[in-house]
Amino acid sequence: MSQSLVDALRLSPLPRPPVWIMRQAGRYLPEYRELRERHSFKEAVSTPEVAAEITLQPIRRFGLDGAVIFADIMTPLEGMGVEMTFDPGPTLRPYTLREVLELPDLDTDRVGFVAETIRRVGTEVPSETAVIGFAGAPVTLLAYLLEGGGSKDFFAMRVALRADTTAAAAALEKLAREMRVYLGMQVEAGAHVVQLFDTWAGLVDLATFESLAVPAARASLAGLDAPTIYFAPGSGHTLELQAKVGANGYGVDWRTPIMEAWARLGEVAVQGNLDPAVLLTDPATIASEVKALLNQVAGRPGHIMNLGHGIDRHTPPENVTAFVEAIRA
Ligand code: 1CP
Repeated sequence: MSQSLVDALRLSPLPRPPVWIMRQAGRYLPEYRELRERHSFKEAVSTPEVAAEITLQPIRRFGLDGAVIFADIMTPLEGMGVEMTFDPGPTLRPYTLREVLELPDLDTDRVGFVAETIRRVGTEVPSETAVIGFAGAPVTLLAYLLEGGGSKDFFAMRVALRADTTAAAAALEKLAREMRVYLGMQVEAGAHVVQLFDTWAGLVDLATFESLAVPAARASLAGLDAPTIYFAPGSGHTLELQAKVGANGYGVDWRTPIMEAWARLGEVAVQGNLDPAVLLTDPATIASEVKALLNQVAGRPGHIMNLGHGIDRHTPPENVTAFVEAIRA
């Protein structure tokens, strides 16, 4: 049995687009908040039974076409000896470029819980639901490593890419190599699709995006035995260059009209691009926005319904039901 998400990434014509939602397993769900009362974020991620349960919560509630594994983009760095806490975002001591270069290779045994979560989810989801693995892209991981946590503008990363380009390129290559290993582990464990999150790559200028972000993202995904998605929100200026990452599909945020983005990306699958704010409105508005998006796409093969970025934690779950029903109607 094939999964419609896989079929869409292969550009097969489908009766309706597959649908999943970035950050679908998380804080807007009361059953997630209830489980998190008993387990810290890290404990939940590293306990396959709990991580699999959280992954399955939105599948049970909404019957989505993809089940994204509950973990974090920072999780594999813990398998490279990087210590961090989550409150709620990742917090760590700021690393220098040199320290990033000297990090040990990923020890996949130390993140074997992610593979185990994938195996468990694989036995429990309906056969037509795709299991989605993921990793952070090198530029985005480097941003958190150099900054020591979240930031609005990640100046430490932007300074490093300009001031110390050779060392930065080497650090990105290293992160790419380790993320390729980490994604390979996930595919081997049964992930049907993998997504690379490059949340902060849109902060860099076009030339840096082309010379550093693209090769690092490309190397992270090269030769994987599963269809791939690359997602760099806030990166409308880079769409033509993103195509060089070589993914099967691309996530598009809500700032660029979907068909304009598609024309600039080329013959690939496109995922998105409903504004997450739409899910904070009401079922009638949601239905009309979904209809407008589907009308623009007009059944072009390779469309995957999703939001333009993660679902907001204040989203009423009933609005997600309305979103999914509008697509299936
Ligand atoms: O319960 C909590 O308090 C934890 C909140 C939370 C959750 C639910 C964090 C901390 N991470 C996650 C899970 C997560 N993160 C998933 C799996 C679940 C799903 O998608 O359903 C995924 C794919 C991510 C990916 C992720 N983590 C990204 C890329 C996606 C994006 O939104 O652009 C990023 C940038 C992170 C870092 C991170 N982890 C957590 C937070 C709050 C953040 C953002 C921190 C910041 O920059 O300030």
